[in-house]
Amino acid sequence: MIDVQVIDSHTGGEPTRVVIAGGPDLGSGTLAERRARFDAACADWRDAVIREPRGHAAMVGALLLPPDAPDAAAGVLFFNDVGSLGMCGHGTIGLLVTLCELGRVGLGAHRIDTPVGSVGATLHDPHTVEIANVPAYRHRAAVALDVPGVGRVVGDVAWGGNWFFLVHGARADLDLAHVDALTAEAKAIRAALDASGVTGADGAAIDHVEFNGPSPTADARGFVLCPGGAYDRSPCGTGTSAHVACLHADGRLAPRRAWRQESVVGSGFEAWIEHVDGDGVHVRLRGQAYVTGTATLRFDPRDPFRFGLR
Ligand code: PYC
Repeated sequence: MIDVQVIDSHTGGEPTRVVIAGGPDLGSGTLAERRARFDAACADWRDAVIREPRGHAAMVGALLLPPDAPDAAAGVLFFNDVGSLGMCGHGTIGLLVTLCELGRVGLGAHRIDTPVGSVGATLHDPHTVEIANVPAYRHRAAVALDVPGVGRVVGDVAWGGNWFFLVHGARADLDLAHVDALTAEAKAIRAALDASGVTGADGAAIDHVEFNGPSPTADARGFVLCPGGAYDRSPCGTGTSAHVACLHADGRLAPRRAWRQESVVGSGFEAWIEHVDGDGVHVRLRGQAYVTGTATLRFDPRDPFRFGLR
């Protein structure tokens, strides 16, 4: 493997590692086609970049790629320690702040292409980004699941750029002191979704589980379990979009009303519905990111852990 150049940032506590050089050759075609090639052939590279000892399970990678459309500022493929993501809200905020730091984008509106569609990303200042996400929608409402060790759980299946199972409340409090219990409960729910064949549209696996509850300082506080088993330190942009789509479907959130979603670490995203059409609920999100470091990752062929701990 050749050296990989990265810029790390965090968005509301959740890390993003933007790969600016040294990525795999994914050939030509749409980002969805290049994502399929990445999933089929790049597990070693992915693990080497994201897993310990160079990264960790909560980190999300953002591989910069040529966009699908010539007027887009960038194409991006988000990935984590177990696979790739359709979209990533916190990662898009981190990406724009990183591109600004590199001098590749200025303040104003930009288009970023992802494998699940293009998103708008407006840089308001060098740390504040507003995203116009891909349309979100609720796929199934009030799905009842019998979860071994947890009991009966009722939740919604929704799309916000990734697939989510959203549950109101959890057995443990939605705070940092209870992340182990929340993680265990969310993993049990995800296993029950798989066992009972509950999926997103077209049989897509539901790889994120989200709990929402009240917050004294925001409209909701959420906990999101990510595909590899880490929890999202940010309020999760795609999860917030899925939540907002469910609130809209229940008649609880009208377009243009501000919604503040808070994470278990206390970081926040402002969200609102811009409009609703046949494609779904068009959600806008605003958050902040900060660059935390730059690095050249090296992969010594003699290093038994060059592909990460797995
Ligand atoms: O912000 O959309 C998000 C996200 C997905 C997984 C981790 N963060």
